[in-house]
Amino acid sequence: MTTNPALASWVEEVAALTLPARIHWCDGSDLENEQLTAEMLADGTLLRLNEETHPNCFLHRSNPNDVARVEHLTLVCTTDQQDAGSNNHWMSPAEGHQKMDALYAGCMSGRTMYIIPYLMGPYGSPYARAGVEITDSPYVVANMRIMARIGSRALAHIDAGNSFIKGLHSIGDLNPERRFIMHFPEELMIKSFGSGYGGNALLGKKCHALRIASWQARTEGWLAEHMLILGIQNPAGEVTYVAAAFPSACGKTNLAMLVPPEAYAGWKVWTVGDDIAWLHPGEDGQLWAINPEAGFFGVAPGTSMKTNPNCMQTLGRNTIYTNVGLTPDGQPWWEGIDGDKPEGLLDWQGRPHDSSNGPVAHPNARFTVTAAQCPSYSSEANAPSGVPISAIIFGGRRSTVAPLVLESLDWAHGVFTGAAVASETTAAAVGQVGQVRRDPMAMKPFCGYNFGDYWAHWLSFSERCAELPKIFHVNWFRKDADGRYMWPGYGDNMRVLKWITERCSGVADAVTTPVGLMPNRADIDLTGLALTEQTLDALLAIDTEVWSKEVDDIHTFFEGFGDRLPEGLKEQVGRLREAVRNRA
Ligand code: SAT
Ligand code: MN
Repeated sequence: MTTNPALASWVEEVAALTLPARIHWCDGSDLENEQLTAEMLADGTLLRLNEETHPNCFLHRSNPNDVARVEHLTLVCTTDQQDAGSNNHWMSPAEGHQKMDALYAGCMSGRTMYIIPYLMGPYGSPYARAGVEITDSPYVVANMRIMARIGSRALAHIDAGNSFIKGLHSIGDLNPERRFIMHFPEELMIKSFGSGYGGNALLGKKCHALRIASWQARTEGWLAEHMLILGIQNPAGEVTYVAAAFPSACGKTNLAMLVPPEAYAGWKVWTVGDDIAWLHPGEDGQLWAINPEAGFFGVAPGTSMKTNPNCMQTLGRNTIYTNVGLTPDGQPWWEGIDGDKPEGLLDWQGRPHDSSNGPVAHPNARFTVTAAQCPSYSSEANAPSGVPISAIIFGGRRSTVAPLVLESLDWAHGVFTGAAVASETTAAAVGQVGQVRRDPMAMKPFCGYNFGDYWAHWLSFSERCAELPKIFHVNWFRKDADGRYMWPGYGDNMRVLKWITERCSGVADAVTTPVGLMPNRADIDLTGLALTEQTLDALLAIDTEVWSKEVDDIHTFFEGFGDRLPEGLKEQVGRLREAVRNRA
């Protein structure tokens, strides 16, 4: 129960609409979690995994039609359609509410309505924000318990009179025809119906911490971004903090937990977050970042001791796995995991594996695990003021065009570089995989307002911070003429991170190119890596013909934002076009 009148009346209203059989206020305790888990084991929502190899771990198989975010069914409802922008699907708030409330009518009858008070951000942080998710899914409660700080302490924060985001969620009948994720930023409200999948249902994550928070951040002078946060420690023990934005399923979790190659003795990476960063101008003129989340909701396929040893050590206890395969002795299994493929696997739908039915694990199979279990979890991850950011990295998955790394010339050029990010689509969202699309700042699916206004807000930071981070762009995914990745990636990305930190401290060299500052061949330390000079040259190559098409493409994309496109970005298009032409 609550002493906050706004929360009490909203709960009453929702109960009157959804007609639940029972109402449960989540306190976040172990006892509560045990009871919920027992119920989910009893009704088959969860399967217990091998207790010896995977203590307190569970498998959830979702409805096969409900395995990823649904961008075409995700809407931003603002009074003026222009405020949502052409980057969002839009509906008027009145119509949105009407549509959703019709779906919610009586939808919880016979079910329990769970009320989850939660906090995004460390306890005691001035930047932490509260929310309350009302849901009829115990799986959502169990996942929110790992991903956010839920229960009594969050409720106390709300009861103390602090504002909170209202998020209403029902799995409904999981009918894709009756599935919508709607955002009402002007009312700080989220309504989600018909999906139990992570980004559609764990409302603290993308819906609150990105879509609604980005809207709030704009009005309040900060940034809510789709970024991992990591600390890079050099052999002298100095730590440089970096925030990096990549689209979903492009390796944010792997980069956040990177283990440097052997030749990099004395270097170490600390994990602060793997998906979302809230960035605030500090009194010292630097940009400070907190991770609003408390757990990782990462992609399982491809995760192994080779690609991400820290992650493998994080998993394996107290973990919820969703849509992975199952070995005969009750262990989770996915494509790319260590070891040989065992006989007798069940696939993610619980069927005996048959490759004509597709992969064992769904390509977007996920794990949910608390960040505290991560061996590289930073001691600063819960610091109330966050960590000071020296560099921002943007990146996409591009087999051509974008070089391994470049540094922007200044803040405005960096904002342009972020705004122009393009990436091949992945299984994290429903739709065709491998299509190149513009994904500015990796926020295409998550920016809660017009991209034109968003870029103007980004540009405005040159007046908000005296000591802005340097901005970089990386591409780990460039391919050769035979379609093979040219860069080894994973731990070897450290080689690029080292150059980045050394650019920040002023010790590394760079050359000016039409697209930005780039390392000389000798500036990337390849010790211990069998990579030919020709390959490195190819990774750093700028093809002016390709880039002149790229500029046209960026220009066309920007034009779609009409008069909301800031002058500052138009100037950048002109500058790049000129620079590429002069080089050609
Ligand atoms: O949207 S989720 O949070 O489920 C995962 C992602 O796409 O980044
Ligand atoms: Mn993400």
